[in-house]
Amino acid sequence: MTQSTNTRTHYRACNLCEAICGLEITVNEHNEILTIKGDEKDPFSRGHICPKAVGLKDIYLDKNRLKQPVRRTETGWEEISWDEAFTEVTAKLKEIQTQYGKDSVGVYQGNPSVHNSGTMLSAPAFLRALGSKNRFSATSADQLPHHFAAWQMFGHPLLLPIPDIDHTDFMLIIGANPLASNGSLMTVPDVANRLKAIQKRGGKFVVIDPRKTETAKIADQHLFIKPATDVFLLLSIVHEIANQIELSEDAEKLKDLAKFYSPETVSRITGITAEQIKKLSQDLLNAKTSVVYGRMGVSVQAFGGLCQWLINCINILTNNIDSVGGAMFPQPAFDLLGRAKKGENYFNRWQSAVRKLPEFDGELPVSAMAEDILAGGIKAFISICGNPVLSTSNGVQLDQALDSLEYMVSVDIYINETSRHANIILPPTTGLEVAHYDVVFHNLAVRNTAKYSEPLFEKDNNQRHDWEILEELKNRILTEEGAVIPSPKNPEEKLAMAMQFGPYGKQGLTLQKLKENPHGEDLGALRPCLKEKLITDNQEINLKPALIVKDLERVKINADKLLQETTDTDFNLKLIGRRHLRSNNSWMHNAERLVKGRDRCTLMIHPETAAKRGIINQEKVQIESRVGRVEISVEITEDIMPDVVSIPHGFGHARAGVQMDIASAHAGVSLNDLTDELLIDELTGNSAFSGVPVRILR
Ligand SMILES: Nc1nc2c(c(=O)[nH]1)N[C@H]1C(S)=C(S)[C@@H](COP(=O)(O)OP(=O)(O)OC[C@H]3O[C@@H](n4cnc5c(=O)[nH]c(N)nc54)[C@H](O)[C@@H]3O)O[C@H]1N2
Ligand SMILES: Nc1nc2c(c(=O)[nH]1)N[C@H]1C(S)=C(S)[C@@H](COP(=O)(O)OP(=O)(O)OC[C@H]3O[C@@H](n4cnc5c(=O)[nH]c(N)nc54)[C@H](O)[C@@H]3O)O[C@H]1N2
Ligand code: SF4
Ligand SMILES: [Mo]
Repeated sequence: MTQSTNTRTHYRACNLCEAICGLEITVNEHNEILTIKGDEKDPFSRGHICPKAVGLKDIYLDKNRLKQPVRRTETGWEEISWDEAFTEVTAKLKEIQTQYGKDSVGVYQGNPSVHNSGTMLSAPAFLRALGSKNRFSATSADQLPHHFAAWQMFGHPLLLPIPDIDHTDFMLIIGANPLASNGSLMTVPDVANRLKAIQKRGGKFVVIDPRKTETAKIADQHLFIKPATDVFLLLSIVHEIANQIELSEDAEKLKDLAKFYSPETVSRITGITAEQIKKLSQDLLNAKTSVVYGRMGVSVQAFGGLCQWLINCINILTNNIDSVGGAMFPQPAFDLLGRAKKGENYFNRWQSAVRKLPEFDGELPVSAMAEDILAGGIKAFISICGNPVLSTSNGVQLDQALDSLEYMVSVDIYINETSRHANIILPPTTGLEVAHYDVVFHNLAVRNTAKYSEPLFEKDNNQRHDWEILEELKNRILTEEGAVIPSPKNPEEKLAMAMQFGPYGKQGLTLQKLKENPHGEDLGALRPCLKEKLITDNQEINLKPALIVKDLERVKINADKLLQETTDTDFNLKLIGRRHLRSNNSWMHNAERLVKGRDRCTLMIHPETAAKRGIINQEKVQIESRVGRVEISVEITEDIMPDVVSIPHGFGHARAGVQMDIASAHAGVSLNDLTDELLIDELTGNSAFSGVPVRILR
């Protein structure tokens, strides 16, 4: 931190999304924030920020943000001391576990967990102490198919290929909108300029999406695709490419598996013409370097696992895996794969109670959470950094489930749609009060960098960091069990160790060095390294894993159905979600400057689809799915495909008892009051949010 007479300048990483942009924040002598700008000296983000960065100030000052534990009573919430809160929570959790067994306490961890180094480094020990198999997280409402494919093909769920956007000549973006999301499973600050740079060096990028998104609008080409039909498109690209190159024995079998899916056949299913598919395949094959990147849109659908596998297969077939300009593997200073072991099974070691859905990497699919609570196996529940009532399928069912619990505790900064059900809320520090090293997202970045941020503001004596809350809960649980508590290491000590013994330790990278350079250290462009990273049994990429190949049977059945083109359903529209630059999942709507302006929670619909139903712009309509109904204002736009409608994810703040004044004044409706917990990717258990069948009632 540099000091001038009255103001000081603080440099840190923004931890709101995966882009980890460098911030330059000026603060006056009264600790008031004067400005938040992009840090020009950050070697990775180069001065870029988005409008959410200033939201960090609003969160810091938010009057609705909790600073002290609160307990729900008949007459409202009362503040209680930390000691009282910890004592009650531990006693209740232990009591319930003693009576009903360890698995009777369910846990859900939400997205901000992975944006907080303290939580990342402390949660595992807490979860071990709790010892419940009923663990859930946002992973199975998001990127689980990526982990599944990575495990099956490369040997570890975290061995995720990242597009080398800074060097590629041709990029195919499927089901991602980085201009709004700022990139995901691709940490890529300043993504718009990085995409434009592809064009400037003579390359191209193409977007495939049922909506003409912000990203699609600056692309060289955009192709509409019918929701949840990407698996067919990808199979036909494999089919095309495999027909044109010399194949290894393994790839020959891959070609066989894709045999049925010619561009002509799948064009009827996907809405993309055979010519367009052939041209795409040619471009991927003929470009000097190319990379296919698929994110949320192809992950949260019925064939999410297969889509991510096929994307990897295409990058492998075109010789663009682990090579410059293709899909590459980062070498972060804190390597999450450091202790990875060969031959580990991550899948289906236990199942959910009602539907018997498979566990993955210690977690059950979140779409089973509400039904398993309602079935009685989960009596108490802990939500940590999560708002599953708005963020997981069938939110109304989850509301009912959380209401039925014997006990619930939330570790959260707000009384929101989920935490309002808690008996006690334990509120941590957040954002500017927290030290940060991005344990997760440097592992997924398009460039190797490392950066440590000190807190801007010291916490009050009475506040607790997330990691301190988890540590305290863990210690109290273990003490009750009579276990010996190992001497604690704080996150900073753990980080220092990881740096010292990590891949750059020998080159002199230490935590101290990072502290002395708050702009961050540049560790260079991505380099080929898969040979040393692969941890499959035979040290080779597994191109056709048995579990995945088996799932192709499901695709064939689906293809036959789709090719028969039965339109017998009442629910004849397909619902998809969307993200907005000024939103962050469900929880940043309490900042006036991020929500002001026109209503963003609208139903996007194509003019033809609207006209057929006599619907006019801004009209309020009821939209219904198998599980629920919401009322929403219509936005007619050619940016969406006919027969597809879109509602943004993360709204719906009108639920009773939510104490977020600004968010409630811009409440909107929840997309997940329409999404269906029965719609999943049957291979991985991931939620399928894309293409939910809905109808409009007037
Ligand atoms: N239909 C549909 N559903 C979706 C999606 C979609 O695109 N469509 N997206 C999915 C995706 S990708 C994700 S990641 C999930 C997100 O699902 P969740 O993680 O469950 O939802 P968030 O809205 O991110 O909720 C974050 C919670 O953390 C709290 N919080 C914020 N900062 C802190 C902090 O520092 N400490 C603590 N302890 N709490 C904090 C917030 O108040 C909020 O309650 O939603 C998924 N759900
Ligand atoms: N501003 C902002 N940034 C965010 C977030 C946020 O809420 N707001 N959330 C963060 C999180 S947790 C995540 S995981 C990332 C997500 O990052 P992205 O994956 O880039 O996010 P989305 O904008 O949801 O992009 C998904 C795209 O898939 C399209 N799509 C939907 N269904 C289909 C389909 O069937 N096929 C194809 N091909 N496309 C489809 C949608 O129209 C959408 O454009 O964003 C992160 N960044
Ligand atoms: S893009 Fe993400 S990391 Fe960068 S300023 Fe915006 S929210 Fe923060
Ligand atoms: Mo996410």
